[in-house]
Amino acid sequence: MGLGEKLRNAMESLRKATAFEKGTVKEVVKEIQRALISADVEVAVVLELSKRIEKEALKEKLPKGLTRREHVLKVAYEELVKLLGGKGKEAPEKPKRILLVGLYGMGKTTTTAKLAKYYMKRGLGVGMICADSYRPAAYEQLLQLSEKAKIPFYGNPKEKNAAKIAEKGLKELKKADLVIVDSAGRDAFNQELVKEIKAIDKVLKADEKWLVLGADVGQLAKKQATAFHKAVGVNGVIITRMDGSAKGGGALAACAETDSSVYFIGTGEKLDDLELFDADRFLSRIMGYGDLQALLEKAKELGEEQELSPEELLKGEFNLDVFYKQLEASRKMGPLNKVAEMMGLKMQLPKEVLEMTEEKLDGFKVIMDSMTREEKENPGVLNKSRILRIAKGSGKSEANVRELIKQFKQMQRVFKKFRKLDEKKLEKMAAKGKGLDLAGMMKGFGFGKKKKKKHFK
Ligand SMILES: Nc1nc2c(ncn2[C@@H]2O[C@H](COP(=O)(O)OP(=O)(O)OP(=O)(O)O)[C@@H](O)[C@H]2O)c(=O)[nH]1
Ligand SMILES: [Mg+2]
Repeated sequence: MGLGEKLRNAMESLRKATAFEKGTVKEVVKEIQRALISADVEVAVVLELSKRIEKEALKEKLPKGLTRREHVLKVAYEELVKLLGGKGKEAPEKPKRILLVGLYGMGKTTTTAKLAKYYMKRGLGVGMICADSYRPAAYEQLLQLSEKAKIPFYGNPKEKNAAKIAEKGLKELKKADLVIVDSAGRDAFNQELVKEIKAIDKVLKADEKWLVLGADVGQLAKKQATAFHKAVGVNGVIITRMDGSAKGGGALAACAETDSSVYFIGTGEKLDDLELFDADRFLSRIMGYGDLQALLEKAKELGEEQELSPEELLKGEFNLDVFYKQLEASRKMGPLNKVAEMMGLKMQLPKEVLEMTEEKLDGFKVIMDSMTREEKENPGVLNKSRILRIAKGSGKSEANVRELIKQFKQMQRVFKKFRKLDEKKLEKMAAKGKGLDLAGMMKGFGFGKKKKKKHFK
């Protein structure tokens, strides 16, 4: 049974408990403890976390609008997110030189190719260098991966000096926006390895030095992260084999403890099995959505209602992220129709938007996954070459990408009008629509996005 399932069971027993007493809290906390310890989270850390949950769970005054049971669930969830790294630093969008380091078999070579593909999909010209002259098969391994992913590669199996390989590689790949360098591992952390990494980095001058760890190292991640950080100054971590080890939770918690930002996780052997890491998303996924997610939404909205004013709502940015959320929301419950009707806007809403199919929406999601943050926030920058790149990266046609942009622009126009309506008019319309909650619908419309972040991220 994996960490997710165990935590889910713990939360489940809290949900099912008929009476809510001190004993119930203790029982649930024990289950959470067992789950974390079996994922190899350090015992002292687990005890600290349990203490905090217990204290919060039993405090007299509860936040408005939540039952004690809901409050405990929420607190436990938030503590778990924090344990796994909370809102850590995000991976850079446009790194220039990445050096991957780590012990034997942690996944450096595989991850070199995965990262190259990841950044290539996001529009960077990427090259890879095999600076592992220690293990004879390393060159061949990366060469094969580079052919598979169609990514420029440099290596020299005859050269024994890794720094020299890096130097030559940089020259060969000087056109690349990003160069990713794979280095050799060792059985254990030692000075020979440190010397080698330093020599490579002297030539490379990497802006990013990332430590690669296998999830199976569990809490030992702390020791490795500390040692590598002290010796060569790593500024990010990648945890591989999250798919195959029960100890991933321990490795994540250990990294959080050493303030190491986990940028990516490896979730399989294939080149596409690499994900940006976000503690919140990771936890909610391994635990499953269902009740828990509904509860978090509820708490989030309660928090928001206290703060929201229509004025603030109207200041929200309309970008592709917001657009996508609207489409998703409208597919689920159709608030777009209702709001539009009420606002007298129905005629102006693009038919395609009102009749979005699930398939199309999924397609849009795939396309947006191949866009950079800049492109999503400011779709105005999408020119022909970017569109072609996105089409290629997402495996969709150019026409598909253009369709998304077209629909976005149509909605943007509607929004401009919508925003011009003054507050009084909005209030009057809300009153006419009796029982329809204006703030709620505007949320459905994608406003208030900035506020949302505050509570659980
Ligand atoms: N299931 C799974 N396997 C992975 C993942 N990442 C790497 N591997 C496997 O782990 C093994 C070691 O990966 P490598 O990339 O060769 O590791 P390395 O750190 O370069 O190893 P050395 O060069 O010997 O130090 C290979 O069999 C990979 O296929 C992952 O995210 N999931
Ligand atoms: Mg290797």
